[in-house]
Amino acid sequence: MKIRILMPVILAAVLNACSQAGPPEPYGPLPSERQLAWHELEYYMFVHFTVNTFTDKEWGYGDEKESVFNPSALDCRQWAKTASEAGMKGIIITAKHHDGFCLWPSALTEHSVMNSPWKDGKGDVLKDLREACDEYGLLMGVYLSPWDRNSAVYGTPEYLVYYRDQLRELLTNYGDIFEVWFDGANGGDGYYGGARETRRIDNRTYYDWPNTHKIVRDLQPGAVMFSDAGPDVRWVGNERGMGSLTNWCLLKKDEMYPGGDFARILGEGHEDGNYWVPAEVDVSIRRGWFYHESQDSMVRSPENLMELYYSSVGRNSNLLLNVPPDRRGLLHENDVASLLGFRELLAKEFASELAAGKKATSDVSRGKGYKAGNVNDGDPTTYWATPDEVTTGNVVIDLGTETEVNRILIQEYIRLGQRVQEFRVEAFADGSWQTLIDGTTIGHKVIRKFPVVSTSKIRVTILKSKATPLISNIELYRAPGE
Ligand code: FUL
Repeated sequence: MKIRILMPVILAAVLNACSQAGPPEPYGPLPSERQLAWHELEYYMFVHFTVNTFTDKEWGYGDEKESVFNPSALDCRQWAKTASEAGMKGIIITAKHHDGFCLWPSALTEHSVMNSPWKDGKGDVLKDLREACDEYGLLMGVYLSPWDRNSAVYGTPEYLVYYRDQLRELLTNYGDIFEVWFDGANGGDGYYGGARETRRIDNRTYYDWPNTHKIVRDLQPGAVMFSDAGPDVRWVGNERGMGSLTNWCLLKKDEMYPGGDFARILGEGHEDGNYWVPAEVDVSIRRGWFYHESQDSMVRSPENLMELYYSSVGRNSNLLLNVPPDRRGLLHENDVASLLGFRELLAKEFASELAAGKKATSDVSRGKGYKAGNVNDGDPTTYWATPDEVTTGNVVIDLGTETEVNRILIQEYIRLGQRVQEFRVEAFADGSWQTLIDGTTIGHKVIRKFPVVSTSKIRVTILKSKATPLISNIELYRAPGE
């Protein structure tokens, strides 16, 4: 009799528990599969190489003779080997910069490697790079400058046909492209087939971007497209390597356009954005984007690159680090030494992870399948989650014994949206919880430094979140130094 009365109660409790254990609903704009794959890349190489390398300029005017392009020992394998040894996942090359010179033998212009002395005009840098990337297991991307100071028809509708046909060549003949880079710069004046004048275009309308984007989707469905305003990846708003501490992968991209004045917004993104458009930090290992001998002694040090890593990858952004080949067509020894030195530093910085497998508990959980232990199980597909109506909560990682810690890495399960607005990291030390970090957004990944603390427990509290927080990963490190 008693059991019969209790049955409905037990049943209700069981049903309740089951419904609680269901997967959380997606929240807000979501990343596409191609964007999710891009987030995983984190660090890759930018290669600025063209006639400028030989004329010592940053922006070629467009009247450079093809004959100036004459690398004495061009070797894309050296670039790829270096990128791979440096821990990078791909290479994006300036197939055409603002000067209009094409690094591949385009059928659409005379202004290319075809008319240069390099390999008697039979060379193709894009083809060489493709082979080198394949050999070293790297992805390949292309930068095709919309601004073309060489083209006589730049500024007219005819130029768009040319630009799009060039894009088609690049996206058809060189295998899989992981990222297409649409630069926003336009300085107005140029050679323009001999006119030598200033041509102004309306950045908002001239390029008719939606129809160019369709070509990329059609020919390279796996490629993400970068520009100031996406559609897939956005500029971070500066070229100093500084990601924003608050960094939403979201943007109201319809309100923006490439070349517009949106630098500040691009850093933080829009908290209430309606598209997933994460930030990429593009920065050069030297002062210039192109090689200049005068900058050989001004290459960023491994320590400086480490700072860049924290201010990009550590702030929910990808790092696109430019390493310009020299006049030989090789990455300079100083640049290579810095890149490899940085790789070594990185290995030491994150040598031993302290949280894996340690006991993790939470003050609130969604139930089975969403327990605190998911944050340090090494599985990126599992996550700690709270019940739907709960948007705060904490996870405590019990290190067992007093342990020195000075770095934390946290990841959200972004497949279901970016949610966290505020978080805090504390250490249990000297009998109380001490705040190490007050943070805002998390997203794909944040890595934060704090002074060495000796502690037995680390607590991560989600103080504010748009919806139930989903934390997939927490890692702790004791990096060398303070
Ligand atoms: C800018 C260009 O003007 C620079 O030359 C460089 O290519 C940089 C990555 O983007 O807009």
